[in-house]
Amino acid sequence: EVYKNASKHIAVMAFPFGTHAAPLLNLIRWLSDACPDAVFSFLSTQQSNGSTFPMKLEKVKPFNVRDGLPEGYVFRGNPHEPVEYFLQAVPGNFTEVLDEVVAEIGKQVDCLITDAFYSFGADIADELNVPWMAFWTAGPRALFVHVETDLIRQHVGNNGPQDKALDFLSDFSGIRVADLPAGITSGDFNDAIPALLHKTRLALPRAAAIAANSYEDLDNTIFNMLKLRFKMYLNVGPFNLVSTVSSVTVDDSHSCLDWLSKCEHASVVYISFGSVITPPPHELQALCEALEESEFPFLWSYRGSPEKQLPPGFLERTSSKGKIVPWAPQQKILEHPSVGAFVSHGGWNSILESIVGGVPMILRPFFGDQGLNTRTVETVWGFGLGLEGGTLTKEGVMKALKTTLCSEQGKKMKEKIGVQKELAYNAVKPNGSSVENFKTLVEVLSNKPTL
Ligand code: U2F
Repeated sequence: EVYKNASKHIAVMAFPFGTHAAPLLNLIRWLSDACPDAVFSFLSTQQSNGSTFPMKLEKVKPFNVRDGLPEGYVFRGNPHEPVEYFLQAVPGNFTEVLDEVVAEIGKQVDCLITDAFYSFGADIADELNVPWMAFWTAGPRALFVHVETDLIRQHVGNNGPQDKALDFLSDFSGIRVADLPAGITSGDFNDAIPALLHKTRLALPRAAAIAANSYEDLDNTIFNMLKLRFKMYLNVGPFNLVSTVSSVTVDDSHSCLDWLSKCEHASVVYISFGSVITPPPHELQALCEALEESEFPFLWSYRGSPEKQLPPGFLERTSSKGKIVPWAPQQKILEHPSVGAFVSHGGWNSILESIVGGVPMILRPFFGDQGLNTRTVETVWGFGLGLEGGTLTKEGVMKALKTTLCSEQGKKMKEKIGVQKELAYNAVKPNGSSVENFKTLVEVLSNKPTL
């Protein structure tokens, strides 16, 4: 009945891997609050919808699309494989359900919102004669290097020197070729994700608006350059500070917050490598040795089976200092005063959450935007560290932990991230930049295109 009274139907197409669908749904929940007359259909795979929807939402209805996996497919540990199968199924798996979606909602689509990975969003929106809004889930700087791929290639060539600084771009002098995502100057350009991002780059200028989960004061130079390149580029984050979004009840079934409250102020190392990656065995070993020897208390969100994968005896020997859980309420943990450092892979959501918590980071990047994020945190923003050689070694981790938790440099990093935390909060206050940008976004979505 809710659907029948709605005057607008906004269809949403999510990318069902990594942490893409969750922030998109956060944006949609915020929009749904701001547009009481709109209903939303949210298209993703069954698995993604199952884990993304926190509860039944009144005006956002999930629809499942095919995941493209062959019959009887068994996951053997390569996280990129299901992504490749899925990308062979797009856009057909989305378009084939559109009629059913429209029938169930009872209204034609008035606007299309997709993950910015979906360049086909531009074509579908054109066909439906509705505006297309693209949502970029990673950081603005990552978007910028994709947009500027041609220029970067002109300057450094293909497979150019890895240590060359990108100083021909404003505010990039601390970033090197090696920090770029695969597919810009190196790697196989025909791989699924580089090929996808190439199409994205060509399609995004057609979007009525591009929204990102960031705020104007973080990477302001980049933000200003992006604004010039698109019809409308809007930073509307961080979503986790928006009340509609943060009001979801926190699942702390492993009592992490209780455990933290027994620890000293800014003493705990929180560890998580996001939703896709587990570091290779020798790096896990090195990290364990560093934790054990440096004796800092630690809380580790570990995807896998720690008994089997971590060094023998490690769990017993560290049981008074450490806690390992399969999943943690990360945002709340990073906001807890006991946490002093965050060992992370440098995923964009984790970076934003660390800023909101005011916790300096130690970063071990693995793929995509993570190398660029790491170098930006270290050399542009100065509130975190990369690791020598770029991987987890015992000495490297011990050194980074000591620097972060007990040195003047660590204090400075904490101060710097504290300043960003305040700027992030300001962005989502009434009249803050993200709130104003969000209002603009609502206006764009409310108008039919004048094509
Ligand atoms: C992909 O990101 P990931 O999912 O690997 O990593 P993040 O962007 O850092 O997001 C992880 C999220 O999972 C949450 C955490 C983040 O919101 O709070 N989480 C949690 O709640 N509890 C846990 O125990 C562990 C994690 C990709 F790999 C990145 O490179 C991209 O930057 C990112 C966005 O496009 O997507």
